[in-house]
Amino acid sequence: MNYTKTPGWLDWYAGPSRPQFTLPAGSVDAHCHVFGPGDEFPYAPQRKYTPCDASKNQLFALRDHLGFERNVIVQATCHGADNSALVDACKSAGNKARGVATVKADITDPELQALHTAGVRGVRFNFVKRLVDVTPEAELLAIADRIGPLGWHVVIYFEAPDLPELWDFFSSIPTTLVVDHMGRPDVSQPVDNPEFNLFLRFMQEHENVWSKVSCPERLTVDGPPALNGELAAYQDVVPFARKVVETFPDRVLWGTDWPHPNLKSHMPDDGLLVDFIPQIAVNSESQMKLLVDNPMRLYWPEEI
Ligand code: 0GY
Repeated sequence: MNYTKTPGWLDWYAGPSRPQFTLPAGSVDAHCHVFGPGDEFPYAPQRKYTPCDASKNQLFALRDHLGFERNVIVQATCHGADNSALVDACKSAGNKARGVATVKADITDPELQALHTAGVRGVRFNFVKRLVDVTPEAELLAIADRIGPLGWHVVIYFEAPDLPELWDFFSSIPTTLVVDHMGRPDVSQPVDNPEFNLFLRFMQEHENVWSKVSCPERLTVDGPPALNGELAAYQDVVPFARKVVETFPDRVLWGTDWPHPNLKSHMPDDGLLVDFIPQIAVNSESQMKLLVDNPMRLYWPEEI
């Protein structure tokens, strides 16, 4: 099937630089996606955007180029609850990939078990209105009940202004909860702003809550780095991510977010994104936790 990309769609950046920062051995890119290819794995009819293809082999090539050993592949909304592309990527990666799926409450036990065998270890609940239609909270709780016994966790994606109204619902989810992109703080504000303080309090009061300190390229308002100014990249995001890493060193994850859906301002060089890491995890101990120990504990506990 031929797909027409969403107007203005930015394709992922081919030819990323080699990072100056050497990732610790065994590092995990804990947030990335595969898109299609659409001919093989059709995009969902209810999708809110049509991306460019981003195949498993292109993801694995990036993994090797950047120096990661493993990926956690998160089901993208453009595939709805059809996890075929994700499952295919996880299976092809051998033990080097885990998945976070999107499922409906009526999924059968054998279907859940098949996802587990393929490497899925979590489900994603998305509250970003431009990406999905609302799923009733009762249905989400029913899903959480189904996946808990498998030892899976729930990944939540929401915008910072929505945390107050979602607080009680999130508090009622019994599994580990992983927040995407720090709950999308407004980085034009000082780090000590009420909205971000609420997010920090949410993590403080809920020991089951983790955060991905990812997506500086999505959160920045300063815009893309100057071509010759790698280390100046995304400076406005640094205090936020660093605060979360330093406050909750054992509950943070990092990922590239390749192939970076729905970016409007620029497409990042993934090598430069890796060079962002030592600015937010400033010593080797916190880097090991962020990149190796924490994701291994969550996704490959049997290997520790
Ligand atoms: C991300 C962010 C976005 C999209 C998706 O599943 C998705 O479509 O996650 C976004 O547009 O903010 O984490 O990739």
